[in-house]
Amino acid sequence: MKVTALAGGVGAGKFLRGLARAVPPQDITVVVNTGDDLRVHGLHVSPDLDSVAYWLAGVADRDRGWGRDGETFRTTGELRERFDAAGSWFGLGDLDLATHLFRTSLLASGATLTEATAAVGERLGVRSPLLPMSDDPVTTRIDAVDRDGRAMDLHFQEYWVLRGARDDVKGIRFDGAGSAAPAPGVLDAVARADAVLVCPSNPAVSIGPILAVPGVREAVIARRDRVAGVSPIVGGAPLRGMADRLLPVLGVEVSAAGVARHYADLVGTWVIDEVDAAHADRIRAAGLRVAVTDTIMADDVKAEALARVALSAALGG
Ligand code: FO1
Repeated sequence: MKVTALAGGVGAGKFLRGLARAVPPQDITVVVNTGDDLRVHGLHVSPDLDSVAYWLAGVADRDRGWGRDGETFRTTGELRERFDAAGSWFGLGDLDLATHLFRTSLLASGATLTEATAAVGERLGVRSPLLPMSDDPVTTRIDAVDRDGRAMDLHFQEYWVLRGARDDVKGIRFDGAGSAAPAPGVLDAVARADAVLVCPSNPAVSIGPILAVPGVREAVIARRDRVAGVSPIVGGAPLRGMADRLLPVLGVEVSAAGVARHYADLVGTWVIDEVDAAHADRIRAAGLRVAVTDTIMADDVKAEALARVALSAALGG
C-alpha cells in the first residue's frame, strides 16, 4: 500500500504520526511545503520540512508544535541580546540550529534541497521519504497593510512571527512558483499512490504553495477519486495558526464546507469533525464524498484513528 501525503507544518506532523501507525512508514511519501523557508543568520531554514521530520522522528515539541522537544534557545538569545542580530526574532532553538547548519553545509557543497532533506530525515531515523515540493526557491509573501494604512510586502514568517499576524492581509503570493519544477519524485508519488491524503494544514499558505508548483495540482486532480483530505477547520476555526485570517483573502469561507469547495476539483472525500456534521449535505452538494469523525488529534492513538478514516475514505471504503 503506497500512500502520498501533502503536508504543511504542525497539523500535518500530528496527522502523519498517526498515519505512520496505520501504514508502514516506508510506504508513506510526504510532499512538504517549502514556501515558509527563509534565510536566517546565513542558514537555510525549512520550517515545514523540519516540523514534519521532527514529528515523524518523535522529537517534536508537542505543545509548541514546531521545533525540538527539550529545546533551549541560548544561541538565539545571545544573537538577539548581545549582537542584536538581524533575524534573531525568528526563534531558532539550539538543537534546531544543528539541523540548519547541517542542511546549509550540504546545500553549500552542491546538494539539492531534496538530497539535504533525505540526509536530515535519515539521520533523524525517519523512514518515510520526505520530499520538498520543489528544489527551486518558492517564497510565500504576504501583501499586507498596517494599522496606519502603510502597504507592506512581507515574507510569510515576517507576517506571522515578527509581526504576530497583526496586519490586514490583502494578498498572498508564491514568488518563484511559476518557474519552479516539482522536486524529483513528487509527481510520481502522486501518480502511483494507492491513496493521496491532504493533511489538515493551512489551505492558503501550506497546501496552497504545493499546489502552485506547476504540474502538482493537475497530478492530484488526476487522482481525485483516490484523494481524501482532512478539514483543518473545525467549528468554523482552525485548531492552530491563522487560516481564519487568510482564507477570506482567497474568497474561501472559514468552515469545513468552505474549504471543501476550495478543494472540490482535487479532493474526492472530505473528512470533517463531528461538530461540523451539519455541513455534510452542503459538502456532498459540492460533489465530494464526506466522512464524519473525531478529528481532534489529542494523542497518537487519536491521530491513528483519524488517519485510518482518511485512508479508508481515499480507498473508497
Ligand atoms: N513560530 C513562531 O510562532 N515563532 C517562532 O519564533 C518560530 C520559530 C521557528 C523556528 C523554526 C521552525 O521550524 C519553525 C518556527 N516557527 C515559529 C513556526 C513557523 O512559523 C512555521 O512556519 C509555522 O508554524 C507554519 O508552519
